[in-house]
Amino acid sequence: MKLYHIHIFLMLLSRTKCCDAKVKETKKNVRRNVRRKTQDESKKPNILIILADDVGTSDIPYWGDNIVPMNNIQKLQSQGVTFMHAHASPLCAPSRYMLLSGNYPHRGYQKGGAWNFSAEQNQFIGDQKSIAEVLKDQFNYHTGMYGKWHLGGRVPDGGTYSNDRSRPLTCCDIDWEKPMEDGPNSIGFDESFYTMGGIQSAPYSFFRNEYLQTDVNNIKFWEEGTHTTVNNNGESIIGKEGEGDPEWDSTEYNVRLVKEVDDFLENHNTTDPFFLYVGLGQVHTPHSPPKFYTDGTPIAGTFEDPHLDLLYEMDLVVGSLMASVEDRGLMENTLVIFTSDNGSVWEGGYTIPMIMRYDGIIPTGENKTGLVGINDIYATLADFVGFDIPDGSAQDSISFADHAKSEGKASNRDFFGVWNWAGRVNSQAIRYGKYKYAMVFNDKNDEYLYDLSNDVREKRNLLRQSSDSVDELKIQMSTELRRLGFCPLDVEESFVIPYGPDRGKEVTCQYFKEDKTRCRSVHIGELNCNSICGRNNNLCMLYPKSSQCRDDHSFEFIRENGDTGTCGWLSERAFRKEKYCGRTEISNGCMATCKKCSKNILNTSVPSQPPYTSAPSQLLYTSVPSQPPYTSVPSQPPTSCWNKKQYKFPTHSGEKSCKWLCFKGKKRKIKRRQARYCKGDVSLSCCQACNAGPRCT
Ligand SMILES: *[C@@H]1O[C@H](CO)[C@@H](O)[C@H](O)[C@H]1NC(C)=O
Ligand SMILES: *[C@@H]1O[C@H](CO)[C@@H](O)[C@H](O)[C@H]1NC(C)=O
Ligand SMILES: *[C@@H]1O[C@H](CO)[C@@H](O)[C@H](O)[C@H]1NC(C)=O
Ligand SMILES: *[C@@H]1O[C@H](CO)[C@@H](O)[C@H](O)[C@H]1NC(C)=O
Ligand SMILES: CC(=O)N[C@H]1CO[C@H](CO)[C@@H](O)[C@@H]1O
Ligand SMILES: [Ca+2]
Repeated sequence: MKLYHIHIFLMLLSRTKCCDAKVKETKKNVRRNVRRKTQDESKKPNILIILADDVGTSDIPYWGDNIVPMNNIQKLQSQGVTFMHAHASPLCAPSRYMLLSGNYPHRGYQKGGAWNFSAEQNQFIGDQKSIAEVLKDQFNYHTGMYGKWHLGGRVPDGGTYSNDRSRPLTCCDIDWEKPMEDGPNSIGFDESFYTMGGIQSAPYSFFRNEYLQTDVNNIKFWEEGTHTTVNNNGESIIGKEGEGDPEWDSTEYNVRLVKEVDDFLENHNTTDPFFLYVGLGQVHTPHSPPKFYTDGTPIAGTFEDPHLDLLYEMDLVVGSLMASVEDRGLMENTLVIFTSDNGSVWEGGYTIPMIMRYDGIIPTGENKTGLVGINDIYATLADFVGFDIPDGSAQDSISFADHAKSEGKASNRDFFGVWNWAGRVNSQAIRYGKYKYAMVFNDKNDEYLYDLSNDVREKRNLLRQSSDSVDELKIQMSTELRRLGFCPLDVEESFVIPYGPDRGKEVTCQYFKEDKTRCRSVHIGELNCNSICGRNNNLCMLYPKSSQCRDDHSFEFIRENGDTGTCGWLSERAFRKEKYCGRTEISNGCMATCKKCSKNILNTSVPSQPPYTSAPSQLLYTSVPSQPPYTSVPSQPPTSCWNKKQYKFPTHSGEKSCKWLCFKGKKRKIKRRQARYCKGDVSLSCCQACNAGPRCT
């Protein structure tokens, strides 16, 4: 190990050629002339995907203030197109799954989280094939994966895994002479050199083609903190104590990947195209920039913050990776994507940098403003390469190839959903055009709607001012979010089986109910019939599941004006819900509309089966928070109605009396005001004002 290690470093030092960003100026000029060549059908493009870690848009020129010079990334921007509205999942591992699978995270084996070792399997289930596997199967691509994996896998030889996060190597009598199962090589990579979780967690060891690269007799327990390194090229940092290689050096993580990719290309002497997927360490914590880059450029301490130093190193790494391809004359037929993942459902958190270069096929130096997801890369590559998306794969991938290629071609994506996990989903959001709707799962399930075209900092929640158009938009977006999410309602209409023995047959969810094994082979079952085919249903408890949380469509109630109200009527307008859902019998009858269940569902002891299709019994609501606005609302409307004389209630502009709720003014405005405030205590204390409508007495 030691010899090998030193050898690598010497090679890194000696191979400055690969790392000089200024090379091949003339060649580039030649290439520029072949722009807009027609795509040669027989010649498949090479593909290089560089995925940075936790790099936000503000870290990158075009979006940010560009404190760190990024010549290579800027060059890439000028050589290709920059997607200004690209998104990923807020988390590392799910974003990686999205990229390679073309799916939203919850279609994988586990719906969210960070996936390290286990005695189980990686994220790919059933028929799902990674981009690498499809490229390999259909066009014999030579495929390589380097860097941060994070998609899980089974420890060798059916070993057990105790989940002891700091002692993953010695914990469980695992036979490390044997390969990992279900790592990158199992989803279509010919070659791999990876760490389970980047630089952030144990084991601090690389795996090559699934084999642990640390001698098992030599495993070291690394304490949290700063450590000197063999190469003395900076201080290695361990963020979380844990086992790993005795020569682990977090400062050299990225240049090792550069070296590996260069080796891959050196050995790539077939006429087959290649697919390279490189998961960089930058700029995830711990931040431990090396003193010098391989070409001698000083890095550590160049900027006032090691985070910025790492961004600088990242740019050099991008330059080196590009040069590795260019130096071999391969760039002309190579599609390059540079992108990242990031951290929350707020704008800074799931908007990612995304740059694509494909000489002669897509334009240079253009910005693209369409909505694209990291999961759309799959279908986009399918278009560029001409591969068929296999049945059951890439279910949430929408090609943006045309959007990338042609001016005036919009992206085809209308909605993009985001779910953030911290043990469970704690927030979710959806993009639609210039709008974003977000919901945070807390005792109030706070909701937000922003117009990002003029409020990218998300300061003005449009839901604060109820209006018909805003309400409608919210309903549309939240409904779509739920459809895309991890617990979609079962579709009620019939649909066509897209493949398999019953291909073409028109069925309803009953088809899956009759034989649940069909769920595994025909993935439309998961898409359309979650209550039957959904996995990890305990997680659905966080969110209403159709069988538990349903509007009772036979339920009717008497409205103020004496008309009959139904759940459908209620669901059409937010203010109607606000007005009526406070009445217990109504919130029970219209559970889904009144969202009673999204709170109740947090209690995992709630049975997951019917008979809750019709208005459920009181028992179910034990965990509904006993907090406002529903505590004091009586289950029947009060018989006599008056306004409390001195009653004042808080509004955003101070205290108001009952009269304010029905005082002069535009009818519509008064109605809105009432919809907003006539709840709980206010509706009781200002009963008359709340019930009289805009006319005041
Ligand atoms: C792309 O957008 C950035 C940031 O708004 C801007 O600085 C740059 O000039 C744009 N490029 C083009 C070609 O429009
Ligand atoms: C995987 O590692 C991350 C980072 O250390 C940790 O937060 C997570 O809990 C781990 N997951 C498992 C399943 O061990
Ligand atoms: C490619 O060429 C290198 C050097 O010429 C050689 O060592 C290697 O075995 C070749 N690889 C393949 C796959 O042919
Ligand atoms: C969940 O509900 C059950 C049954 O109503 C109750 O016994 C239990 O205490 C509740 N748990 C929580 C965490 O609220
Ligand atoms: C969790 C995470 O990675 N967050 C980062 C996302 O990107 C912005 C910069 O655009 C950083 O400030 C965040 O720390
Ligand atoms: Ca990340």
